[in-house]
Amino acid sequence: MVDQDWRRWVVYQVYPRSFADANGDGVGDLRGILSKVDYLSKLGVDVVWLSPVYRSPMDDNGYDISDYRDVDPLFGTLADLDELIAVLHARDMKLVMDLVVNHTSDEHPWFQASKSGKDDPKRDWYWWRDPRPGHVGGAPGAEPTNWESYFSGPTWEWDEATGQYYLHLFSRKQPDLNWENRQVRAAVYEMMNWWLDRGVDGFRMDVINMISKNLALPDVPPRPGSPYGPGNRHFICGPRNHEFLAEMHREVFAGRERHILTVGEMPDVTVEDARLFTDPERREVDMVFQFGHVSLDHGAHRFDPKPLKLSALKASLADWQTGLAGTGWNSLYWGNHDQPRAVSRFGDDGAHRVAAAKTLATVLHLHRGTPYIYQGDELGMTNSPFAAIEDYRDIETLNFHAAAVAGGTVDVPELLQAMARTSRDHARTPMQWDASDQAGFTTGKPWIAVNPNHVEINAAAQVDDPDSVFAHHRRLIDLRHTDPVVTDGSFEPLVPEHEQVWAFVRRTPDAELLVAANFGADPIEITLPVDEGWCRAEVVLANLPDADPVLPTITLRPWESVVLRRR
Ligand code: TEU
Repeated sequence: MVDQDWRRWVVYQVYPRSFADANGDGVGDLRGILSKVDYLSKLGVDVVWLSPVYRSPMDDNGYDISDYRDVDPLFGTLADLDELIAVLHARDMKLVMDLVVNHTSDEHPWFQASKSGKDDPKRDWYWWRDPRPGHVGGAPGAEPTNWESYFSGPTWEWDEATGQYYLHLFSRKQPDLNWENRQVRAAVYEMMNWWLDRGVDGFRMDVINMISKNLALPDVPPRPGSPYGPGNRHFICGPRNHEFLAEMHREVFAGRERHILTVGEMPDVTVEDARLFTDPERREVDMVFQFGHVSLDHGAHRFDPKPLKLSALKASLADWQTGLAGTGWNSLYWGNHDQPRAVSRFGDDGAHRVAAAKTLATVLHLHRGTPYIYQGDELGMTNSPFAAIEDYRDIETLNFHAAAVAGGTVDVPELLQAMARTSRDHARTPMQWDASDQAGFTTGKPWIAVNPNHVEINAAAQVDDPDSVFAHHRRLIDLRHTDPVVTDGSFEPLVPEHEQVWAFVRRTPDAELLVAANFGADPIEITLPVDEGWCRAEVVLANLPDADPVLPTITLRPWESVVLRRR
């Protein structure tokens, strides 16, 4: 029987650059994180997922790695990281590192060697191709495929010195590794084992469903008005993806004494494929980050926002509950360093912000799967009032804006309004520790502006307040740790079509939990399709005082949520 106890864990994501700055340079660092372990311990999380702290030119804030076995001086030293591992372990917490191995930095020695010449032994460690036949290298249209980068422009960069292009699905400073090359895979596995031997407890694997590509490298239909188009159909969950992850499991995770937590970040993954990736008997990964619910409000792209219906959001999560029932396993998240703030996007960041932040957390944590808390969401942190392009730092946002201005076809003020809703930078403003000048994040000038609302939204105001968003998260984590229905229960949606109420039942042979939540600013009365026996259920968690829910006809106040339990 495969050890499943990890399914009771709750994960907290730290984006190190924005978490806590100990040396006053305006950028978060490892010693800053060390100074906040008491905070994490008080919250009650089991695992800390640390976004990259490796050496990096920081073109994509560390998701462009130039040395997998060293800490960038911006964040501290290997000794600091060793200390963090030891301190977390002493508190019975685990550390999961971010593993970015679909690509490296162009400043990584592997790429520097590969780029040095066609005959270099590492040439084939990356994707090098000749110009399109009949085209002059470096000229528009000469790229080997017409795929567009996630960060705008083509996915191929011309190298005059060797007369070939190299592939980069993201920035030109993030060349894709060639996983078809056995030496590449061996070098990655060796590095992973080196970290596990150092005490790391797992990996969040960046775009790990992009490592197997369609070797024919075909073109795709271009976007209207562009020579390029999304190539994802030719590199998402490619033909050898399962094979590579099963090989990784054999070479790295099998035989380890402790459970190594693995979560694969998989944009565009289907639930059918996720069921295969997360089947314990296949020994690939524990769970995946899927993108269904965080793409619903995207039109053609992230900066083309469209309205989101609650019924669509509920259906998206429910489909994954159904699809991964039994042997599969879900990740559960509203936010991370790539997403705008949850309470602004899915909740209410105005008059009902506190109630909405708690309700979002209740609904998420009571689904079946592993909950991920993104730093600051446990406080109900909101999007920032970004107004000008100068307010942003994110390569995706800046590149998109530059291309739009250059293209001359986009209404730039309208684009800035969209960016003010959906830019990744909303998640990257400094953690709000207190109401002081820079929210207690730094004594220097922060690399990105602190949200002005830190004066009322901050940890100091919440950690000892039993009615705070922080305290509510702690109660949710405690419920998961103490009530097996939260981890093991089946999932049954109620009133799936309702556009204001989110309700569902979790069930084991021994007990049932019912969640009812009002996703609106108006009170609502609703009769849920449940039996009269629920009228005697116990309220195990509520987000508003004096909760007195009656079932099956329940009245919920604005953004009110309740969790009831019966045997
Ligand atoms: O993100 C991959 C991914 O999901 C992209 O779609 C990303 O969300 C981007 O916003 C495009 O919309 C992972 C990391 O989480 C992200 O921070 C990195 O920039 C990216 O990979 C490249 O490493």
